[in-house]
Amino acid sequence: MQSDTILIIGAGGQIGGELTMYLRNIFGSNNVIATDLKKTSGELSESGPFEELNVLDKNNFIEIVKKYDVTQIYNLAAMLSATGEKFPLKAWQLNMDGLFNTLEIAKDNAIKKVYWPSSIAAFGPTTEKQNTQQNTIMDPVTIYGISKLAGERLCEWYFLKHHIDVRSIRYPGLISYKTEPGGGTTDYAVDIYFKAKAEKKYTCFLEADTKLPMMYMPDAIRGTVELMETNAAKIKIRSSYNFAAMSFDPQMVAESIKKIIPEFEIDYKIDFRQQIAEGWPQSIDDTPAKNDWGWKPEFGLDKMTKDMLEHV
Ligand code: AKB
Repeated sequence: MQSDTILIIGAGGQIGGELTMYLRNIFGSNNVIATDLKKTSGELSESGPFEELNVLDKNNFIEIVKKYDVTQIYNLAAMLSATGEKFPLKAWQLNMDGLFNTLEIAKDNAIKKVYWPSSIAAFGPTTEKQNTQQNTIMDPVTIYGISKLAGERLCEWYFLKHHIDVRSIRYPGLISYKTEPGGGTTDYAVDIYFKAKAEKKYTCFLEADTKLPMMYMPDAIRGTVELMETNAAKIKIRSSYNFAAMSFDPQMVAESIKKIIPEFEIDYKIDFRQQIAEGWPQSIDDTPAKNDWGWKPEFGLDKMTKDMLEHV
């Protein structure tokens, strides 16, 4: 049987870089095609095929799909919540047209599976804050969140109407030491570790008690691939799965860091991201992900802090 060829769009991003290397390890380097706007030197372009691709350039997208006989697409190209509020039209275009192109190309080129990330940003201010359910009120008030909610509906529509095997996860804030995030509201939870190590202090743009759902990147990558490798019959949700590991606020991360770097200090200078964070859930109920495809996180806050501080 011929093995799958996987196309990663946005391979240079926070999720894309680690996911590409993880998939190359499992499926072989030549079977995972990394793409991003610009080719960069380093392990992504040196360990396997790399192509320049703007997800909005449909013709080039189709050419690459045909050139490599692509059978699976992971579209990770997106503008996140904070940057999206500054450039709403660009965010809408990238997030929505990029997804449309992906799903149309999947339909016309017999792509076997599509992955697209949603986010806790698809919920909104009147969604219940604790243990947010899979099916609940969704009233996002950021352009990013609105694009994620619309994208979820689009994914389900292509599944129902065109039988595209599309799968998705609502990511919480993701923390990693390999690639820095760009333009999100949860970015503080990455920056704080870099600053703790380098300067032993951090000025946070969210209030001390702003609790949000978070996850360490190794869990997020493993969970994503587990979802994609699950038998299609078990995938009951074709919009996007709730996905959880831990919830914390800046004060709690600071305390966790102090257990390893006692002299670490945090202070606060609040900006517009506070309002975005206040519109999101504080904790997520991911029972369907657990039941349907066996999701189980491995990292809690202190275990993640130890690993982050060893690596940053
Ligand atoms: C952001 O902060 O915008 C992202 C997200 C939660 O989707 N990290």
